[in-house]
Amino acid sequence: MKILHSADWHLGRYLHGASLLEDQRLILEQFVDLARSEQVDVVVIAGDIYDRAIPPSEAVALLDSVLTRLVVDAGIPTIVIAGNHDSAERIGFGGRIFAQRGLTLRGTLNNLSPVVLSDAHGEVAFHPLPYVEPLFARHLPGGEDVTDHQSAMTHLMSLLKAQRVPGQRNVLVGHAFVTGGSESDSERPLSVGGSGRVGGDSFDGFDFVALGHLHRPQSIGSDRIQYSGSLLKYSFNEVDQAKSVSLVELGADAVPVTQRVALKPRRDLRIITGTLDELLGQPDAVLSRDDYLSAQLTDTSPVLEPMLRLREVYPNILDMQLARQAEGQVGALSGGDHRQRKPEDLFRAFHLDMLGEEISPQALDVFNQSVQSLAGESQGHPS
Ligand SMILES: [Mn+2]
Repeated sequence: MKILHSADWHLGRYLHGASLLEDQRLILEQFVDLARSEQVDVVVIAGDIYDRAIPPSEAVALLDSVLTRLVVDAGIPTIVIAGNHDSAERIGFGGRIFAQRGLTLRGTLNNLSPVVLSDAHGEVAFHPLPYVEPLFARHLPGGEDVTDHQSAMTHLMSLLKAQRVPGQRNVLVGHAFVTGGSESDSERPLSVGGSGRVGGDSFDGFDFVALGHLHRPQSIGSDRIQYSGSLLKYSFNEVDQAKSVSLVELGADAVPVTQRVALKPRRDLRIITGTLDELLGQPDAVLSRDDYLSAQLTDTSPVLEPMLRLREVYPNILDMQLARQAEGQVGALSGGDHRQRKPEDLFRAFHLDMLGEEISPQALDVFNQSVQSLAGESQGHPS
């Protein structure tokens, strides 16, 4: 059984104000091409289909187009579950109708029945499990003891395992934070305060667990439990992550063999570092100017309108930071109500923000003399 596993598409996402829809459209064309050329038996998309519960209409149109090409044009069975960013009801809309065409859409926990596919080695049962909100798991039969994510998952697993049929291989499709996984900045925490994590041993009894939620492609323990990772880099803390989709072969022995395939994004997401002059003077050959960039400026003297000037060279720059700001030297003196503070204190804070160092007593004297002479002038010219 050849499975193409992806997750965390976050269709309709914006990054620092820039719409990523065109980037998503282009990479999903490659995704559909890969599904066709590899002649996969099934496509699995493990949640966070959209970036928000009510996605922009263009994102809905994009998903419609991608699923049509996979299911209708290429005839590939496709399984989609809701993630924590999605609206369960909206993802599951029409699920019973579409199931007849080979498209499985599961949003709520109302239908936990497996999707059974066959290959030369027999049957494989796919168990689609949308993101589990503990409150909803509590309302399932026997769920009275559910209090948190772990007990919710334990309960759901007992329900799903009871559906297994001897002789079938079993694949779980889920959206969860498994202990031991490494996080990125673009994931929304599953639980505020408490732990949203579940132990990998929750999934004992499944031959392969195809997960969404964590945006870094990774396996937990072994390739039996794995995250495909997100479709694209969705935060600047993911610049070093090689994003990919997973081709998983589940043979007669039911041991998954994984190949991670990197798709080519329209634009990379990168951090560039240097002084303003260095970054403006880079020769074309060194860089892709069109990438989505965050500039880390190392200048120690003040720079004028750096973002404006950088944008002339890097049209898709999204973010800029002064390196010393990143080091957290800013703000120590600048908090509080500025109206309660003396000009001298405000200027000290400004100096520290701009230059990363305390103003010298001599310079402060000059500043104070200027303030006094200005105050004297304004007194001499009543309005
Ligand atoms: Mn996600």
